Amino acid sequence: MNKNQELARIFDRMADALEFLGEIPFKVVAYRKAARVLEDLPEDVEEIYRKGGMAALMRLPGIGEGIAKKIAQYLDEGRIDRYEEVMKQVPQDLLDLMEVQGIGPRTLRLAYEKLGVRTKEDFKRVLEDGSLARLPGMGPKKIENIKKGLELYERMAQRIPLGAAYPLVQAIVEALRQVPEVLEISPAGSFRRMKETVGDLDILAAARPEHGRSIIQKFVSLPQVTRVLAAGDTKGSAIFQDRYQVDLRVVPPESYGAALQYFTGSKAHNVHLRGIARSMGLKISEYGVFRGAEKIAGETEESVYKAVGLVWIPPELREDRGEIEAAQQGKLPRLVEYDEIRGDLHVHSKYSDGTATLEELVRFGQKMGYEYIAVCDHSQSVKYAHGLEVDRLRKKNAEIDRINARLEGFRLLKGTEVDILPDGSLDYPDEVLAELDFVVASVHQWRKDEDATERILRAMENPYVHAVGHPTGRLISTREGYRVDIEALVEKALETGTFLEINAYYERLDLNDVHARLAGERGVLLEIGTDAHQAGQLWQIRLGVGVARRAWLGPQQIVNTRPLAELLDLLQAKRKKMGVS
Ligand code: DGT
Ligand code: CA
Ligand code: CA
Ligand code: ZN
Repeated sequence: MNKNQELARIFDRMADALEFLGEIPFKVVAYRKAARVLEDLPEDVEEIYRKGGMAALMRLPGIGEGIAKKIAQYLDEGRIDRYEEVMKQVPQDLLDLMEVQGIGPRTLRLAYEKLGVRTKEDFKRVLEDGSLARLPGMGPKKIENIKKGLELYERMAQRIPLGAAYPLVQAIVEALRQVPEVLEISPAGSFRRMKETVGDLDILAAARPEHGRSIIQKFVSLPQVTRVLAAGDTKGSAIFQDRYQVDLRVVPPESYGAALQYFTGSKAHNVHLRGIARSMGLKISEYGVFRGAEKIAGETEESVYKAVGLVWIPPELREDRGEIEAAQQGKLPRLVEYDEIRGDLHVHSKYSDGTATLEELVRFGQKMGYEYIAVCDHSQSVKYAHGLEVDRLRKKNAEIDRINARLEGFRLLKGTEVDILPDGSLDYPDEVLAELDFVVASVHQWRKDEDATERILRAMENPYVHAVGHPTGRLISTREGYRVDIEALVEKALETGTFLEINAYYERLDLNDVHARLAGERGVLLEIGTDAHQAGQLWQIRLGVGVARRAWLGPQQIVNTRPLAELLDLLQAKRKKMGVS
């Protein structure tokens, strides 16, 4: 948050608290008004104060002397006496609850006075046991609203897997790109950095200031909007599909690059960058790069980085994990590009638990611009997923041969996702695995607290196993996975020539960025597979490439950037090395 946003939030909470305490309405209204003004203010309030003092603050619309003094104290000392005093009088939990749609300061005041509610738990209890409903002014409709609001609030408190929000954000950006007044538009924040989970979603657009309001009106009127949180001249905020909070900011084109850089984050990256700027006598803000009052950059992100002596840094690297030092030394890696993937190495079909026929996979694969797809259905002991017994696997292989015979420039690879059994043996005999083009081996069932390392290491020693599928077994929002020693897998991968998978399924992203980076640094090759169970999930390969980029990986480290012939050679390499072909 910049100072404008920080102050807006403080005044909003102040208004909530004062309303709760029964303060006279015009004071409450004054704080709310000040919060809106600060939020929509195109200039930096700190700049205004530094240049023009109290008088300049008081020239802002809706800011009187009392509030101007508080702003000044905050900018000078980082605190506001009156705010601290008021906050002491209201329980923290109740202040948080005021942010819930349907729960206002007056409801909370009532619950506080008549029912002794002090905490979130108290509030939930009086809501459930009917005592809140019996208070004056609390009709069944209002209670229903509060329940809905609370449910939404709790859902929103969780972070969202990137892939769950991905199609929505793309749709919003595409819709707004069609608006003629929108000169530039891009996702920002953690979404643009391809972080595996996102809190809220940030979008940034460039437009002439006079068009801000109408663009934001279009944004909050999009069909997926279920609740509008704010809609001003420079910023709009709304809940989409009852779940996703999306913020749109509109900035003038001359500061678009600076704003994009700022709002892409991460915070740690920006703090580091600002430090470098300071040591050069410069100041970076969301409005531009400044030497004193002179603006020296800001129209593009490149110009911002250049002003501090750096080349442009890809958003996926901006976590302050060494990317700034690398840029200073001219050692930024050449990252794998989203369109460099030539095929998907982990796709399920109708033969096991997928929905697509082999023909559909060919069609969709070609539409993705691919040269190949490895059809890796489950093996026989995975009964719940309709795993293939050997005869069905062979029948499928024969069908793949028939389809491939007709194809030009595209090939289905005969694959399997063979189960790694509890003792580390595999779910098909070697002679069956030998008939396949591509074998990914995965653990799907494990005992509570099991350490699966030994099991997986043993599977990697099998000459027919090309890759370890979703190596940690974690699911982003629901499951931790089994215990596994990634370092040991990395060592074994090097020793045996086995790939590790970046499973791109949106709930998995396994290996994650940190583990994939470790593997890549040690010289392990990785494979990206979507684990798609429907043809409509093949797009998720982008999420896997995002992980690879966040892991600093280049095209040479990802086996499915290679053309088919090269890939097939590579797949023979381990078998040759182990003396089985
Ligand atoms: P999220 O939403 O939790 O997944 O994470 P972000 O990274 O999207 O963070 P968000 O939405 O709070 O803010 C978007 C970007 O704006 C953030 O990545 C960097 C920038 N930003 C926000 N607040 C601050 C701040 O206090 N200082 C700095 N330097 N940058 C900030
Ligand atoms: Ca965000
Ligand atoms: Ca945000
Ligand atoms: Zn699997």
